[in-house]
Amino acid sequence: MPGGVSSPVRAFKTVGGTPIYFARGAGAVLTDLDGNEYIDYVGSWGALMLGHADDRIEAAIGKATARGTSFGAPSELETHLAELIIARLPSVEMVRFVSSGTEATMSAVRLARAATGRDQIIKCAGCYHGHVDALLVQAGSGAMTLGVPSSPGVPRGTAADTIVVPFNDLAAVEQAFAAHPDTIAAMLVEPIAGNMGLIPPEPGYLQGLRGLCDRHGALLIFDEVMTGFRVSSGGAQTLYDVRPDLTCLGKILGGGLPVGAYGGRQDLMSMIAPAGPVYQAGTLSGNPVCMAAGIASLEALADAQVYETIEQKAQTLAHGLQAAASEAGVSTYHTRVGSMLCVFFTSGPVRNHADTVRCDVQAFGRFFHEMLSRGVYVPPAQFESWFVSAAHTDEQVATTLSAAAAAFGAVAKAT
Ligand code: KE4
Repeated sequence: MPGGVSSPVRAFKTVGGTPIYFARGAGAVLTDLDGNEYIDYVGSWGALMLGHADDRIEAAIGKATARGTSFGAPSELETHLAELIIARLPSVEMVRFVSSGTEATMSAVRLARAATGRDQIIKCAGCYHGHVDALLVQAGSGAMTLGVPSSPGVPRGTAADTIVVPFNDLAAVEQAFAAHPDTIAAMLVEPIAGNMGLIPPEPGYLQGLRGLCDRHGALLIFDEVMTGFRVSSGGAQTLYDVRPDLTCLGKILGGGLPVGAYGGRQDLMSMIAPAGPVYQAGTLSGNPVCMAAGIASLEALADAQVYETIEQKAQTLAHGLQAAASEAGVSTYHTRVGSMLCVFFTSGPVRNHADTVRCDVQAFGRFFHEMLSRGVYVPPAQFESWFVSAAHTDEQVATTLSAAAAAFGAVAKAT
């Protein structure tokens, strides 16, 4: 297996050391093969809003599995989960299930291109939308020039149809539309950037994107794979009251099983085969076991109180981390939206990808290992978000903060 892992970020490349092999998860705790326990703030990269082995999700999976894992045909479970999504996301009138966030964004981009008859897509530097060729693209030489591949194997021609702009920069988007009149199909954005560390949208940014897309006949696509059902039961689009034309979903939607989805305006989604001409398909899309897990996940998150409780803990954690870093004299910049948070090892502010380049990733690596040695597993990369779940207890947050005080102290001593 390349790098000994099934996905690169797990390989500890930027923090050093050997990836940990886990044996089990329960609540907010992961246990490795040697029996060491860790308080987990990765949460399967945001999928586990309810923590590991949540009994409601386990029961739903068991019941569904006993009836067969996949029919390759419609079932009531997918209709039920579709209804739950539509009830919670104001902009979603129709939805299609896939099996990953990557498939969701890939399909939404294809649909946007078909609906507008245009080829170009705008994305933000530092935003990650899965390993779709068209989205593995970095900014070209000039900010307004066309993208260049960010991975070997992505054809230059594919990358050339993607324009890369800085996050939180409306003028750059305006300039992109001006430089490419009538050829841009959509802007795809993480409404809260969670893949370059956590960077919230600045006031008016998302509303501004909505206006620019309307003015230039382009679609606005929110990639809510990470923020969907995380920052509110209605996602970031509800939190910031901005209606995208299409939304991509994943992670929490599957409750820890492989589920992705894309949805939005009925006039757009009706273009998807077999209702319309835009082809998209999937053997295991909407399979009953994954749908059952997703239903259990969303039903457990139906009560606003659940979000308030989780976010209270996340706030305590974020405030405590900031105090511990400042007490130790370590230069950090802290961000949080709901139960997603990040500690940037730089003085800040951090408002886009260019600002993240100033981070001291060595200092983060040392912090990571100091925390790990004290039984706290934060994401093994500076440019990822931490996640607090419904399973985290006040005691575990307190334990985390005392580990952080020691870890920041060790970082201060080493620098
Ligand atoms: P998947 O194909 O990994 O299910 O989803 C891709 C994706 C799309 N959009 C957003 C906003 C995402 O955050 C992701 C995946 N996130 C990363 C973690 N930052 C997944 C971890 C990994 O790649 O192993």
